[in-house]
Amino acid sequence: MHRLRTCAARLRPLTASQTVQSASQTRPAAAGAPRTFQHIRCYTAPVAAEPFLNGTSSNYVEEMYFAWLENPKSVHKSWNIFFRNANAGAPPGTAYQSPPPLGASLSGLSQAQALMGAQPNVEKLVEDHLAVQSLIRAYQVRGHSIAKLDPLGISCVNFDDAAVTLGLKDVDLALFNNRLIELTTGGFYGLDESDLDKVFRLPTTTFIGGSESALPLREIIRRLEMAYCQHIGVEFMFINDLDQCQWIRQKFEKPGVMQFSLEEKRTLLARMVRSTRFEEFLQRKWSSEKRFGLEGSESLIPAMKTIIDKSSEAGVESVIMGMPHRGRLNVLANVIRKELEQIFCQFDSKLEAADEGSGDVKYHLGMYHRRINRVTERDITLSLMANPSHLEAVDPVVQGKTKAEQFYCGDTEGNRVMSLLLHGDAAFAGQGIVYETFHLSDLPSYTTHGTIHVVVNNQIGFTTDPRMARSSPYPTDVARVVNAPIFHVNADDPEAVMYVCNVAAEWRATFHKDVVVDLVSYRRNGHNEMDEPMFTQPLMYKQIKKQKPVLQKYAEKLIAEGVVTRQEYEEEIAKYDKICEEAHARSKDEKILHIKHWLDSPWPGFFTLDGQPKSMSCPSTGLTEEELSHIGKVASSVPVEDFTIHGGLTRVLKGRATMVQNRTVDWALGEYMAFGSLLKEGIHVRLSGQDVERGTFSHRHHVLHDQHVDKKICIPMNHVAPNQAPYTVCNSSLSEYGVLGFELGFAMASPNALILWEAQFGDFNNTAQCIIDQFISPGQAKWVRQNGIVLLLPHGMEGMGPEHSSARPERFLQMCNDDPDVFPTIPEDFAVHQLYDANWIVVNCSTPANFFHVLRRQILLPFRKPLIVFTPKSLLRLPEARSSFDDMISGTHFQRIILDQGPVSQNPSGVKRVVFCTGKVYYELVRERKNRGMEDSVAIIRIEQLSPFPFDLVKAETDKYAQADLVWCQEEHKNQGYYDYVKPRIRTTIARSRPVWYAGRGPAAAPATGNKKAHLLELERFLDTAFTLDAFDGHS
Ligand SMILES: Cc1ncc(C[n+]2csc(CCOP(=O)(O)OP(=O)(O)O)c2C)c(N)n1
Ligand SMILES: [Mg+2]
Repeated sequence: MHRLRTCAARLRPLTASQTVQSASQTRPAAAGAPRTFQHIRCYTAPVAAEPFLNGTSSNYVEEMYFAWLENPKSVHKSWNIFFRNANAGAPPGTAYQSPPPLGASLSGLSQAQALMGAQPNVEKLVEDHLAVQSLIRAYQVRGHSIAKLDPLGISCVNFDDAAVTLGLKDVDLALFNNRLIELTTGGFYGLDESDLDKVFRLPTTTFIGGSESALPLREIIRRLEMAYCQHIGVEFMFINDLDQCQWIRQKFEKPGVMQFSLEEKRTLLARMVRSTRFEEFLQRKWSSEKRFGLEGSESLIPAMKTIIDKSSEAGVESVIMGMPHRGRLNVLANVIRKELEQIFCQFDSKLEAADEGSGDVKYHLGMYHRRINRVTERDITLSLMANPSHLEAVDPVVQGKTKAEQFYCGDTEGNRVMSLLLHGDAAFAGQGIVYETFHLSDLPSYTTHGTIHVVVNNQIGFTTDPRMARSSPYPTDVARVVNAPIFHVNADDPEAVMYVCNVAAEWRATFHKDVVVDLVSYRRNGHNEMDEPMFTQPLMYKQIKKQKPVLQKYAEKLIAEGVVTRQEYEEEIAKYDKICEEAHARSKDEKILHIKHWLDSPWPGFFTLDGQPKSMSCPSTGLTEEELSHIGKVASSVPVEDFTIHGGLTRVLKGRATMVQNRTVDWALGEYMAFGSLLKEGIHVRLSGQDVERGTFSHRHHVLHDQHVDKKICIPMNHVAPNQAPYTVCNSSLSEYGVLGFELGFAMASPNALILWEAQFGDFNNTAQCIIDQFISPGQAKWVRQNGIVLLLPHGMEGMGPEHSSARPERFLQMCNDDPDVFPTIPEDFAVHQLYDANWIVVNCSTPANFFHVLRRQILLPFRKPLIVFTPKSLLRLPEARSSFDDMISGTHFQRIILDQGPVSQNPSGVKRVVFCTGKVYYELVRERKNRGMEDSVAIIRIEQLSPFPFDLVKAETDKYAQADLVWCQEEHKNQGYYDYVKPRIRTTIARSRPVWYAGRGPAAAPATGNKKAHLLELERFLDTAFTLDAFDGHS
């Protein structure tokens, strides 16, 4: 609902800058020349000084100029002389010469040229042609803004104005005549009524002529009105590719493009019947249940089906979909074809849940279905991703899964797998994740080669109308940033909807770029079936009440056209109603809901047939000595010829080689060993995030760059073994929400891949909070779907200030599902059982070897869980923080806790204190203990796997040091870090027999101080507390 503007004003001539800008974007290059604006500007004379050259005329002149460049005879002599003079450097104002008299050689000219030539005044002739050209262009650029897109006819109404007439006067002829009057008397183009019957030559940038190259002005306007101002509004002139613009013009301008066979119309009607009657059925049976009905936007169903049919025709075998609440049940029933009884039974409040976990409401569940496409007779797999309530959050997840499916089936151009995203108008405009996802669409490691977006634009979001919901004219403007064409369509015209959906699918198949269909519709009821919309949108809803349902309108049209009889139509309705009734009867037999049956990403072969892990053990994650040294060698080499790396990097690689010789690894090498060995075992590894290729801390260097040749790179990790799996390492866009969502989706496609997302610094994970809170932590509980994604979150208090310090372990730990108050029973393979029951795994490794093991364990486990790793910064280069091959060879495994193997372990009864800690602070504690000579009296134990908590191992240690007091030491502030998680669990372990004291920074609002001195002082203080044996005397 935007402010009222006069229609013709929107078609006023473009300004000079608009014209120049779009000309630069769309003009073809002369033969052999690069397509840049520079070429157009190669006149040596300052042509802008010519009196007849202005913003309005320049695109016409350019048209002439290009024609002249190709063949000087193809333009009028006057232009030939002008361009020759201009190119020869004629001073301003002198390049133009009056043309030689016309008339002598008329025989070779077309009829139109003859007509033009018959006019005495060449200047007027040029001006009129310029005007017509501008007019055509104005329709192409702005026609959409006066198209009849809104079924309610209120989109250009200002409700603040006193008298408003709702509804478009649907008299095409009158509208057309009005437009002619407005255009010719508005003085916009210098054309008047007398010009309407003059014939004008059509530029090459329009297809309205069909086989004609010239048309009378009246017909030009009529055809432009037909192409751009009916029920379809096309926004595309911002696209900076001429071929793409021409392709779209041709699709919408060619006379008679929108024609359908009788069969197509009947199918369309049948689809409208299903879509409409499904909602009506639910309304009849469960009138007070929330279902977020599709009423008012029913043509969404044929829209999606058309896209799927057309894409299947082009070779697509798998469509991965993401969508919000609106019409979701309808999509499940009529697009994916989920059995109706499975949908209906969910309305039964007595239905029991069969699976563990929370489950989810019916309009969030996902689905996966393979079937034959009835139109193309080809197999097609349709999956709808489960999603949370958080609108648009699923967008990047869908893209990631699509990318993965493309990757695993070698579909490098997106010909076989595609994504289809649905959006609400308010969410599409309002949610930043939409923008982040669009910006992934053309990045080599993230592109899915074109997504079709369909916006269910019901012109309202809950109770907020667009005047308050966005600052852009359309909800779809965000798509313009990636040059995606936008097809607005009046959803009350199902044929127009079907047409644009066909074009959208063809667009994707042709250009492999995103495209948006904006389904302009309305919402017949409130936001959900319980809401009263008249509270907040009284005028809009008065109009909606008058609105005839689209099915009824379309059926009447087809009956009038003789495409179907009324009886056939009624039979179609009865047939579908019967299907619903029968399914409803069957649904009563469904007593149990199996969320498993709503899985969007099954992993066939990974589990047993009833979805259980094939074993409950994890083999050793170690490697043979030979494997370790082989991968170490690859990591220290440049495995290609003629490749010059940076001198500094040569030193890094040499350092690695020395480490390998000494049988040690640092953090980067430990990671290399894990990735390299998995690749060798056929496991795809994908590491994504900001600057991950080099590594934020310049420690990784997985991509080597030739110092002399641009874009010449080498990825040694892809040279580990002849038949290895491919390694993907990719610097991402500067996004967390979008990229983490993407990787999560990627990890859904296959259990046989290690997918890692690294935050630049751990604290940046909070801009991806929604993915963490809504998908990663509860994903399995809500949707019985496992995921093995790994989050690498650099973390550590290193005097760098409040930012860049904390990855916020407290938040991850707070979301862990293990019980702090119950000491578990410890079966054999407790460690694996515990992992199986966990919602995710949280670790803070203090050694490269343990990091290596935990990464390999991700894949060697018989199930998948998300893994959160707090990774170090200063430890990356700390000599003490290196590991020996001995800790990584066959038979070794991940250590959930690392015991103190120093003097304390020889004489546990002499130990006065046990300090439990995790991560980097261990090294500070060890240094301090040494300085104080307390190696006999204080044991330091590292808890490497924080969650699930290693109750069994901690118990062994507390039993061993039965006389010692227990301290938890952390460098984080008291209300942050691990303390609140660890303390109750240690207390449970020791049956609350001893206190667990705290040594660390005090509570604080910010994660760290910005003052280096204060930082060191704090460190000194808490280390002092940790080693002062009477520090807690008198405390209770
Ligand atoms: C991120 C987020 N914020 C707020 C909400 C609450 N909410 C649910 S539906 C809705 C309105 C959505 O409007 P629109 O996108 O136009 O979809 P429609 O319901 O009109 O189909 C809102 C605000 C939500 N689900 N997600
Ligand atoms: Mg809406």
